[in-house]
Amino acid sequence: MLNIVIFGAPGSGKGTQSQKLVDKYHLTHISTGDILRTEIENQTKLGEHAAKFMNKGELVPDEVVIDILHELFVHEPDKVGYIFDGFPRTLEQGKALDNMLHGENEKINVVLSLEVDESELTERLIMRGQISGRNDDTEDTIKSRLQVYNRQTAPLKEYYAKQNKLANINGMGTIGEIFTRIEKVVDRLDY
Ligand code: B4P
Repeated sequence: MLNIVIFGAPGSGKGTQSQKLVDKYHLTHISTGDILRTEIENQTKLGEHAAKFMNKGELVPDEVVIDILHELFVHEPDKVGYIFDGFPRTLEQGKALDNMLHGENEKINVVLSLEVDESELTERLIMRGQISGRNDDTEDTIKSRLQVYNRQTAPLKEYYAKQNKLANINGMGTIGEIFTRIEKVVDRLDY
């Protein structure tokens, strides 16, 4: 299997590049952000709980997202692999993902870390908020999401660097230019 983690600050283009990876490599896409938003839309108990955190720009508690992941990951021989988008976001989640894959004799092949300047991130998210009306794309919430990223999520880079799995990708430029950089990394993988 080819298992990829796509990693980066809010607005770094994880969702955008994941879609291109799915199209080219036929991977199964797991976006915890999309799943949580669907739960909110459907007004489920889980959605109501998650919204309390997401609307403030905070992370949803680890146990909630780890449970979601366990439900979604299915090890099937005909699956090409997975793209984990927006998961893991904490060290705890990273360890849970490794344990789950290990139990299936699988592993993460590469972690693509999209590197984008903070001013560009803020601009992209404000623009997305105006278009999509996403509740968490407001100026105050964006600020706290960036702080949460730097404090809770960025330390995961060291975790994956120690495993020799981290690939830093310049996430500035056009969507196509960034995807070309990603393809170069993925096409070199042995899987
Ligand atoms: P996510 O849904 O993961 O969203 P994101 O980090 O804000 O955005 P992403 O990086 O996917 O950006 P996109 O491609 O859309 O998370 C939302 C929230 O859910 C979190 O804050 C958290 O509360 C909760 N959550 C999710 N997973 C969790 C977990 N594991 N644990 C706990 N909580 C969790 O790109 C952004 C915008 O930029 C788009 O409008 C796009 O069109 C534009 N764009 C993309 N690439 C561009 C480029 N190259 N140039 C110009 N614009 C570009």
